[in-house]
Amino acid sequence: MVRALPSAHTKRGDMRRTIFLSIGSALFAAACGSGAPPSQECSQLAGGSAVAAVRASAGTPALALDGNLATSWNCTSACWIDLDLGTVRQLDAVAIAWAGLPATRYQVSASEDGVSYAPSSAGVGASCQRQPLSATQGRFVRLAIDADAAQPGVAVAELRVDASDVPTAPPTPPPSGGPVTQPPPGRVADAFGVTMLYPSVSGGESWSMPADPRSDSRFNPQNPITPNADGSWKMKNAQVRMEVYTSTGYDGSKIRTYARDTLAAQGYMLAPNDWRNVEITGFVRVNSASVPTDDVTWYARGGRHSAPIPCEGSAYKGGLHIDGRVRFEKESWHVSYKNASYLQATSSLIGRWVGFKTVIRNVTVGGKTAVKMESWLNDNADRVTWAKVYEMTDDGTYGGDASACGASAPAMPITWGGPIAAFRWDNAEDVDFRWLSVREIQ
Ligand SMILES: [Ca+2]
Repeated sequence: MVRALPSAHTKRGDMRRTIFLSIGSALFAAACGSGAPPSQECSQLAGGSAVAAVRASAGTPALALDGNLATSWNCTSACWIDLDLGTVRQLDAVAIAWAGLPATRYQVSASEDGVSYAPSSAGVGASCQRQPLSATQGRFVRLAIDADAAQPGVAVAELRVDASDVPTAPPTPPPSGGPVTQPPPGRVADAFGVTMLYPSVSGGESWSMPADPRSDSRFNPQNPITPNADGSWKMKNAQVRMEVYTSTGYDGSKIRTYARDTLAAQGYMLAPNDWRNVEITGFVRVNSASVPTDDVTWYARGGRHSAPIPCEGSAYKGGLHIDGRVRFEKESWHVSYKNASYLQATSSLIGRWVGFKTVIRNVTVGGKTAVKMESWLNDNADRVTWAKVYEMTDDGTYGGDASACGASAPAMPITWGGPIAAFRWDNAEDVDFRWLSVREIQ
């Protein structure tokens, strides 16, 4: 397999290529539905948007789209390759599988007309990578390598773009000077004084953060937390997954199947009282973040998200980015994402309290079970003034790769409950939090 690749590389390059191909082969087998889900490292390359055409300044660009890691688009001097998505789309990321040594640096730009290009991102090559793009729309995505970085020759085995539909009209306009949606009259507050948007299920699962969450068997912050003087708590970690369990608790070994059609039929993953139709509430103050485009995310509809058991990691994830953007993500399994488009909901979160809610609940669309997702923001953290800042429904036509976990329909909605609801963030190294809750709602 290695011998079939371009040979203009050093021994170091060959070693890296061998490692990559062993991962990549499993990846593309899985992408074709004939094997276990791919490893975490390269799984971002399994998806990608449909490409209508491809062109390049040199070489054979189609070889970067043929699904074969043993073939590649090659160049030895300044060069570019363009993916034409056929229509203007919201561009989220490019995924690049370099064959052999990656380019030492590269640029990604986007264009609506294939003539005028605007820079979107730049990076340093790594053998298998996903390069996020700044909030960009475009039809053409160009990967360019300058002459110095192309020496002694670079090769791209596979290139993909993650894109989503451009929103024609925002579901709800972001607040400008005040909230656009007030909770309906008659709603009541929870034990923290935080307005509950949807009524709880009588006798249903419900969890509120206790005064000292360190001794709560249903709350697993997984990292040390410390109390603040004002009653809030501090987390200082670059990778945070604070898990909340139902009253049943979490024991992954008791999950009997991850087969998607079975989960959809029985309605849960671990137990009938898994978190399913939920309102997840949390307040945060991000004091510092090394990656201000990253997000805090409240999510549910699966178990633990880990590489060894990819199919346990299903979720809908409501994200509030530290730069004020919001969106939802559908994670068919860990890690296979479909990302919705961003909306700008507020200004930077740094140094101030905000409240954020993720609401996930099943609805019926066209006689079939669909999933409605909402994000709500309490921008001034008064606990009462909530505005809906995002809304979407997954009716079974919204992306996804559930076939890798045995589904008969790849885009099937995640209609089942899961044993874990979670408060997640990465690359925000000092965050205070309070008033967390998860409730099963009507
Ligand atoms: Ca190829």
